[in-house]
Amino acid sequence: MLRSIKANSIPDDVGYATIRLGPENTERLRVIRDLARQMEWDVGAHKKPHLLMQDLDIHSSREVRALASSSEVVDPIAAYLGSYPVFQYAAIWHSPNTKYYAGRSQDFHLDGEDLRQVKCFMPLEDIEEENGPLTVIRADTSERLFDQLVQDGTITERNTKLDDDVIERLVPKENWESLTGKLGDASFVDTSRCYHFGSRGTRPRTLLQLHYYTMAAVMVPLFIRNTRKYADEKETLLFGYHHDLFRNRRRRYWARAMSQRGQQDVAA
Ligand SMILES: O=C(O)CCC(=O)C(=O)O
Repeated sequence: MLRSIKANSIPDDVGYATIRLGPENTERLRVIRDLARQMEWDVGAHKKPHLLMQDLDIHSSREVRALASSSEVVDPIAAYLGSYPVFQYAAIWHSPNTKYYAGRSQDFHLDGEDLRQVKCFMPLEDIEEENGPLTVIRADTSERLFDQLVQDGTITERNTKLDDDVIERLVPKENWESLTGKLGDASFVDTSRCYHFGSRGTRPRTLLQLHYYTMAAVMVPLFIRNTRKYADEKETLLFGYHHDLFRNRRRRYWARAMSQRGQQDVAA
């Protein structure tokens, strides 16, 4: 295992970093942790059985909004992305870690939303090896790995899930880093540039996930504008182009797709 890289910036060649948040943000996380402790997780009600996600609404949670727009969180992301980020969503993630599903995000992959993005992983309960931490390969090594896999015909898409032995042949395990941590830690990871997997533990893992894009990300809509008023310019930039409508549209689309699928199952 590599030593965790502690810094207040995300080095470009590494593509990830863990920082220790200050008392204000740690207190906000404590409030969110208490909320998470009250949640009941029903595996059957979620899209991914190995990774249950509960969206948090930034408009109704002061703590989440304050944390997600704090300089401590946004500044390293902006510096890394080279532009003020667009906030995508906040969610509590809960991994039961009871089962391994091949070909899902429990296997190594790159995310495909953009060429660069940042996800923040903030433990709400201690994350040790047995809690199936996010495990990452630094960006420069991942880029060489990706090129090699494309050249030898192993993959044709960024997002292809890969078995450990395929990766291990090219990148020994000593170069995989597990992002363990505790309340108050924040791991910033460019999951588009760093090969990663998670939720492969023996005990549950619960964390807060904050997700940031650049304006160029394919998921950011060009024309749908959020007309909500925000506290200041910074919040407007961060959340203003955040597409409540767009997300609702996606939810509606998903609900419709699921209900159509249900009707087909009934008809079959
Ligand atoms: O932490 C996990 O379980 C996997 C996360 C992942 O693959 C992702 O965020 O893209």
